[in-house]
Amino acid sequence: MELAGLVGKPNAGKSTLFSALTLVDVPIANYPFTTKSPNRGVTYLRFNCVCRELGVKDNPRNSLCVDGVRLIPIQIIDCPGIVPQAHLGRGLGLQFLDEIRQASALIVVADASGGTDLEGNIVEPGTQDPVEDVRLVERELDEWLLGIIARDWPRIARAVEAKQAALSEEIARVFSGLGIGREEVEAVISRSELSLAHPTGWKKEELRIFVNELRRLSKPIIVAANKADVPGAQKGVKRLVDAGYETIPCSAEAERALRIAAERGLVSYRPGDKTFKIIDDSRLSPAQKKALDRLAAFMEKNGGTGVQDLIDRAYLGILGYIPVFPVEDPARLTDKNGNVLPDVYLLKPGSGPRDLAYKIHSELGEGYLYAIDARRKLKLSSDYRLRPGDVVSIVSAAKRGA
Ligand SMILES: Nc1nc2c(ncn2[C@@H]2O[C@H](COP(=O)(O)OP(=O)(O)OP(=O)(O)O)[C@@H](O)[C@H]2O)c(=O)[nH]1
Ligand SMILES: [Mg+2]
Repeated sequence: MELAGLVGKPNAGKSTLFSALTLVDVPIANYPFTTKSPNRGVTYLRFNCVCRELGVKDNPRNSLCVDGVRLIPIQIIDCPGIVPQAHLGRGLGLQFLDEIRQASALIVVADASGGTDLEGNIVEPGTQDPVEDVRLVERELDEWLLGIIARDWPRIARAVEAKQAALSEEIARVFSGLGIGREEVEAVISRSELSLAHPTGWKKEELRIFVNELRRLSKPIIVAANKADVPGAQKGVKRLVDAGYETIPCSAEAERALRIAAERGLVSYRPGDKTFKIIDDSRLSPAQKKALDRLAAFMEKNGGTGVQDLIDRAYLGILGYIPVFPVEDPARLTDKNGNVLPDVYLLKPGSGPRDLAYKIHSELGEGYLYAIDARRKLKLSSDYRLRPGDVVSIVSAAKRGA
């Protein structure tokens, strides 16, 4: 399962967003360091299922299908707040980042309303620049990575210069728990002006530039411009966009309120909907009614709460992941037990059928022979790049099908 980490300064709304996404109850409060250790939960990415187009009734196993929308589970981790100098142990430090080493995306939660400072203290709305919220996290993440590599650097540099080790391999090894591969390391080195032959000569500043590049390549940042419901937050959103960040304005609080109200049967609302309907006016107190009216006005302006959008756009838009449906029987679109379109896998952009085979099972990948496009019943060429919604049957020496 893909993993997304929610990070950011204290009081930005990370736990509210987490709770909205997962409906897991966690402490939420308007003071810093409410969250002391990471919370884990599952949310769903939404993708138009291929079942309707193919005219079949599916039997999902690793995902859900609701009204023709495939819900693909994504693990979410809500982290404690990050304050300036957290890498030196300030606040709750950065130890907890170990929990999101494998994250495919980091969602930085910024307070677009500008109503909290970098320590998470409440200030006059509009006085804090949310761009600084994101810069803070970037700086601290880089210091964290720098700390990891700096420990081993003298040994690595000496071994490379003595021709006993390859630089990219050694660096990839240091970061292996972080999901940073050798290709990523090589891509960064080849773009840099650092001397491959003399790593002992790299200064700390050069290492810092290097880890910064590596982080941007391997842990892309998506900004949740939260508290977009607060009047004036649009200015903060614009600042984030102008600073070049992939920004999605949202209101975690609005989404959380709606999902809870929907669970209680007070409103009809599905995550991602542009608006909601009140089911029975008479069950609402005047205060609840007023709050819902305010919410409706915000959603109309924002095109929804932005929370489901955040997950969908992060994975399918910004990260460009490709949902693919593997099947064993390309004629009946089933697995070996007869389940129709049982699974959907998320593949990185540029992946081919062999990558899909490896993702399903390493044995299936090792024995990979060829793949069939189940829609057209044609063999796929070996350099085929998978596309969203592809239905693919893998033929492998290890085992036929998925
Ligand atoms: N107006 C508004 N307030 C929000 C929103 N999201 C969160 N809040 C409020 O912001 C405060 C902090 O929320 P939390 O979710 O606890 O923040 P956090 O980032 O997890 O904080 P720490 O765990 O201390 O790092 C609470 O008072 C929330 O009600 C939002 O979308 N809009
Ligand atoms: Mg929290």
